[in-house]
Amino acid sequence: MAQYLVLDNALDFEDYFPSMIARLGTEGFIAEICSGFRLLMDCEKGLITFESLKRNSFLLGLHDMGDEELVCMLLEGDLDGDGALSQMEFCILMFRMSPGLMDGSKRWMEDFDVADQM
Ligand SMILES: [Ca+2]
Repeated sequence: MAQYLVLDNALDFEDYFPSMIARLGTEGFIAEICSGFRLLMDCEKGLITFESLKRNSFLLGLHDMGDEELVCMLLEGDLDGDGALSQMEFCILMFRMSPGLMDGSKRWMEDFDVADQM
């Protein structure tokens, strides 16, 4: 649980995710998350690795994140233990990082085909 606290402090996503959904709608919001994934991923591997995250994080305005926070984000989101984030893992992480979205996230994940990949 300590990891969640570190992450919440490092990234104040919960403040603007709900307003993004209000503005973009659920589909638009998920499209934003997916384009965020593409910005951060290693193009050759199709995964977010520590190196790709470090290299590309400034594109998402995360340039203030230290190595420790980047590692924490990877550990937090890496569900299958391969040390990198797939698009599905990244989407799930984004939802988990916004406590206000947790209630709706299951329904949204079902609407979106990311659920089919689980
Ligand atoms: Ca993984």
